[in-house]
Order: sequence, then structure tokens, then C-alpha cells
Amino acid sequence: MSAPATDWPDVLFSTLLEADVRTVAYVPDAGHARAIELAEAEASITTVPLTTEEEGIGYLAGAWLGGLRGVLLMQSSGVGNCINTLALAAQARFPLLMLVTMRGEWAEQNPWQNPAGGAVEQSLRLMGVRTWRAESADDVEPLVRGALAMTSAGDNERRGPARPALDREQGLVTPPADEGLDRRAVVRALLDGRDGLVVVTGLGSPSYDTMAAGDHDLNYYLWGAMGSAATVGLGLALAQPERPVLVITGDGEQLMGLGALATIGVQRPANLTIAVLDNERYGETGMQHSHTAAGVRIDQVAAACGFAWAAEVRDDAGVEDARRRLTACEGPGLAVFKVAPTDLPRVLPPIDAVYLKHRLRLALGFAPR
Ligand SMILES: Cc1ncc(C[n+]2csc(CCOP(=O)(O)OP(=O)(O)O)c2C)c(N)n1
Repeated sequence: MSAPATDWPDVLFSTLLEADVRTVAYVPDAGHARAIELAEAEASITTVPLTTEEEGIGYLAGAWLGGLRGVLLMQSSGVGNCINTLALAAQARFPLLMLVTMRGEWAEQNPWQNPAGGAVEQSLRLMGVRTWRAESADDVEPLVRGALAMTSAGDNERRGPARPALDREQGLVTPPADEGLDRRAVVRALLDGRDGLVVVTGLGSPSYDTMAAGDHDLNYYLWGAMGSAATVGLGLALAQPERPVLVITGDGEQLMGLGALATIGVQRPANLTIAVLDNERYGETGMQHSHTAAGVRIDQVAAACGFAWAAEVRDDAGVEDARRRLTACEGPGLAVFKVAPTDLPRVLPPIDAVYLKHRLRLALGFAPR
């Protein structure tokens, strides 16, 4: 017998539970209000409210790397917020299921919903995402079940590490010889004697610094999806609560994901630490000043978001303190390391996100998929 129209969110939620979905990330939406309420009330589900929908792409990638299956709930206007970050799903081919309630279609009262509503399916397809529609309550159960089956099939293709190539000349500008910590020494110190530590790096220089300290099966390097390093770290931290997780990123990358600090502040994973290598510059793109050069304090944002500890670090004692706290899982913690704005030779990590995905999953003891 078909479910009455008002019950479809209940049907949706029980379908997710049966399929072993264990985490639900969402930006609140009236259409999903009932499913969100059910998820919040279910003890076996970790719910993660987001400040913006793209955080959910990074979060679910990290959660899945760590062995936790999830879905992302949003309304149609949230799809527009996800576009750049969908590069992460497209490149690494993570199982990603987004359940979108539609606005801007039949009998819409608010015309501001119409542009994004009309662009949802085409823009998702352009980013390599398959789309299906539930037109009636009866469609919901088979559609969600089918979509979960397709996304869980994953991909088992194994690859060797692809050799990346520099896409431009080293050194667009000569950096000024300011004072500051040596960024490579900071990263080496943080990773010294690592034991079970999982590392996620933001695009550009922080990835090169981490690679320069030695490649590792438990390293996951981002080459895009700017602003997502912290959310990938959050997913891993919640999925692997017994392991320390370290995000190493730049001031520019973290500034693009400031909302993620609020999302992490709500979850408060003790095993998550964020190391921001703050050269007060966008190093990768030519050393333009970032907002931290004008005095914006990312550590104070983290503190205001409820992190267990947050610090601005200018000396070796501060580096050692951060290393101790991350190893002891005293987080969530965030350290802003004030590093010199140097332009060091690039040490390029593997660029193939599928290879990196399989490598990390295997190192954590999971089937590759
Ligand atoms: C959405 C998006 N906007 C802009 C860029 C261009 N971009 C690539 S790296 C980068 C700067 C990274 O700066 P930061 O995180 O501070 O690292 P640094 O190299 O300075 O250590 C920018 C702006 C991008 N990749 N994606």
C-alpha cells in the first residue's frame, strides 16, 4: 500500500536507516524538517548541521574515508553553493548522495527561489552528478533505495600514483624576507613520530610542505575544493574517534571555509586539530595579501566557535605545545602558525584523488571502493 503524502519523510528516513546510513549532514530546510527531526532523535545517527551546503561534500568525503556512510540534505538553492566543492566528489568518486527538496517550481511563492530551482538538475549534471526526481510520495522509497544502491557500488579501480606536473613556473614573485616560522620545519615537527595520525591537507603550499616531510598512506592531499580541508578532517574525525586527525592548511584556504569552524565547534571532536600555516598571503597565486595580513584572527574565530583550544603560534615552544595537544586529543584545536612568506621549491604529492582514496581506506583497514 502506498504511503500517504505526508509520510514521505518518514519513509525516506527508514530507507536510509535500513541502508546503514549513519550520518546525516544538513542545512535546515522546511521540506526536510521532518527527516531532520527523525535523524536528530535517532541514537545510531550522527547529525551534523552545516553553515553552508558545500561543507557537507567535504564532510561526507571524510566520513566515508573513515568508514561512515552518510547523506546530505538540502533545498534546491543550496545546490548552487556546492558547485566548486563537487570537484572533490568528481575527482575522487566518493559515494555521495544528496537529497534535494525542490523550490522554484510548481506554485512557488518566493520568486527568489526560481533561478536556483530551475538550474538544479542541469548544474548538477554539468558537475558530473546523476539526478533523479521523485514526483510523488510513492516514488520516494524506490528512488532513495535505488540511489543508495548506485552510490554504494563505488569504484574498485586501483591505480598507481599519478605524477603531477607543475602548471606554472616556480616563484611568481620574490617574497619579502619577513620574520616568521619556517613552514616546513613546523610541519616536520607536527608530524614527528606520528602514530596512527591521519592528515588532510589544503590545496597548494600546505600539501607541498606535508609531502616534503615524507609521503604517508594516511595522508590525504586536496588539490582543489578550496575551503574543504577542515570539513574532510571533521568527517574523518567523527568516523575514526580513536585516531588523531590533523588538517594542515593555509590561511587563504581556511578563510574560504570559516563556517566550517562553527560546524566543528558544534560537533567538538576531541581528536581533530587544524594547523593553519599563516603566511598572510595567497602564496599559490602570487603572494597577494590575505585577510590575516589586515589583522583577521582565525584562532579567535575558532575560540569563539567553541574549540577546546586555539592559539596563535610564533615560536618553537608553541609548535611543541600544539604537537602535544594534537597527540593527546585535547581538541578540537586550531593553531595559527605565523610563518615566513617564503616561496619554497614545490614538492608535489600524488594528484590522483582515486588513488589517494583507496590508499587511505586500505591503510584504515577498509575495502578500497
Ligand atoms: C574557489 C577557488 N578560488 C580561488 C582559487 C585559487 N587559489 C588556489 S590556491 C589559492 C591560495 C591559497 O592560499 P593559502 O591557503 O593561504 O596557501 P599558501 O599558498 O599561501 O600557503 C587560491 C586563491 C581556487 N583554487 N579555488
